[in-house]
Amino acid sequence: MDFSGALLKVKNANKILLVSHYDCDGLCSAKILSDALKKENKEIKIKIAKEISSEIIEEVEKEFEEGNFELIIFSDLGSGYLSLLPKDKEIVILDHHVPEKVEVPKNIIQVNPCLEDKELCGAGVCYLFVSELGKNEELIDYAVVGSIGDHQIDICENKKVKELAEKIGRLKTEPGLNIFGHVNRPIHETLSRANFFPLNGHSEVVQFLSELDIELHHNGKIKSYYDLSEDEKKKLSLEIIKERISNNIEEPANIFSSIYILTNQPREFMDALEFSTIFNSFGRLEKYEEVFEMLDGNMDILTEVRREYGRKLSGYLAWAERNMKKFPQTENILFIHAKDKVDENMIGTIASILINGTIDKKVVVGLAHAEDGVKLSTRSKMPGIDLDEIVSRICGKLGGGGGGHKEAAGGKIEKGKEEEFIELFGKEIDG
Ligand SMILES: [Mn+2]
Repeated sequence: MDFSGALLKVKNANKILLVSHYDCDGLCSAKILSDALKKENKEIKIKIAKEISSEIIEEVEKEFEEGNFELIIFSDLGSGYLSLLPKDKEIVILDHHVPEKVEVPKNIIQVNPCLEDKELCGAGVCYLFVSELGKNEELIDYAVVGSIGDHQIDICENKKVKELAEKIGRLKTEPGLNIFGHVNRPIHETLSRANFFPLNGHSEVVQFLSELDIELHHNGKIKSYYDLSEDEKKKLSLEIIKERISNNIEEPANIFSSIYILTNQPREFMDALEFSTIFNSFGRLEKYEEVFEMLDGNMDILTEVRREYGRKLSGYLAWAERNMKKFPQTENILFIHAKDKVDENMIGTIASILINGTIDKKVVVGLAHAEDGVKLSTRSKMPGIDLDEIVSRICGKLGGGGGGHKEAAGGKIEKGKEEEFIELFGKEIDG
């Protein structure tokens, strides 16, 4: 990727407006750019956006003019909306979403790995950019977290960034159990949630661990997986596999995944996967200023936001459980038709939790009211289904758009077209 044009524009500007995406990758992109640009004595302001729309562009233009900015940098968004962006302002785009098929206007410098058929998350693009701008090695942590947030850490250029982070000693990749919360959650909780084999609640997990002679307490707290000794970790894996064999679970040894440890971060942020979900929860609650305050060391904010996020999430899940029978369903699909009962920012999380939980459907679709339409989130564990293609096609027909990946895709449609979506999508999946 050639950053020379972008570097020149940045060197020539003293006041820069950063506009970045609200998810983990976008927030990491903004963190990388703002830290690096501050080191260059640039005056910066960060604006976080869920998407680019003509309303957002109006807001950006207004802030640009009021703040006497000289340059706008769009990160982790922008490429898909080239024709919407202002024509009379200096613009740099550091993005990885598929660019709109128009000629790039003269006021815009766009750097995007898609143009070279490569994959690299937005934060990765920003990291490569700032490493040409100055000495910014420490910011590679956020490139790693951004790639985890976008589920692409081992794909293409992201993998190279990960290997570089390992080489310079900022990242340690270790094999471990496929659980969530390796570093900061109590081991009995992470294990209960992992569902490796049938255990009834926390107390049976605690019993299982004590039978293995694993000392659970340390300094008055229950240990996390990360706190266990190497021997204890080995013993634990082995016993889990044995239990899975005796429970006739298919592929009993399928319990491992990589743990990504950021060696220079405080304990709360050390597990890059946990860190990515922290970014996502701040984004979904629209705590955009707070996330940067937290990164600057205000840990009270983390505690508060975690509590608020947990409360909201369990409220929505309880609502979904209560209403499960009323939701439209087909042979393979559950439609969580939430209207205004679930925040549009969290409908995707609800769909993910339900599909990985106990329901017997292979596809879960969440529909929630948004300001300018209906937000859709789809999740699938049905082989041979390409949600990216199906969702983008159906949303296109219903006055919106969408896309994503084979197993997870999101989109938007016009209000009032929900029933039509449910019918078209159902026909597509059930045949
Ligand atoms: Mn991204």
